[in-house]
Amino acid sequence: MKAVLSVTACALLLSACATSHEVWTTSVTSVLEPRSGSNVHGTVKFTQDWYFGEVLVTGEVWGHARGSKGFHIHEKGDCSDPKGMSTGGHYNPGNVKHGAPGSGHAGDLGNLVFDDSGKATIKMKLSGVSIRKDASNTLIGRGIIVHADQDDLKTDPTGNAGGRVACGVIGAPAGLTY
Ligand SMILES: [Cu+2]
Ligand SMILES: [Zn+2]
Repeated sequence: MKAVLSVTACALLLSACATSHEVWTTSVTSVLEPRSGSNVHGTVKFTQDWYFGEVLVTGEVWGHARGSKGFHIHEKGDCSDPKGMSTGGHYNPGNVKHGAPGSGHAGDLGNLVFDDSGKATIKMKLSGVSIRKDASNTLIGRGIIVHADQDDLKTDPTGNAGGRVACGVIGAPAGLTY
């Protein structure tokens, strides 16, 4: 299956494919907008490595208070609610309990750490999820939430992370039709 996906990604990228597996990637970037009266905003980029199957998450978020703040992928890519509630609960295709990244919900990305200037830098790797639209574990069409408080990585189902202060939608990557 991996090999098939790699070949498909390669066909899309044509010229770049001769050099190394590093070009077998597809990315989608989401914009985080403030919710719940906050000023928290940013961008989050998801890059799938079709060779290794991992999804690299990178980005920057600004405008939050210093400290660790919950960061999740929620079930629905719907940020219409002013408090971000329309994104539903944590993305949980495995039907498991909330926890730390890698052991809880697929959407449990733990905490972002904001510095004195209110900025957090995101860099994490996810396994067990995909940005292929039709995958059973797809991230496409999900929501991204930054919370007001720290995720304790154990309280089910929310991590007790408080309100939802920024919201984004993970859209389909341009040109990726599978
Ligand atoms: Cu959340
Ligand atoms: Zn969770």
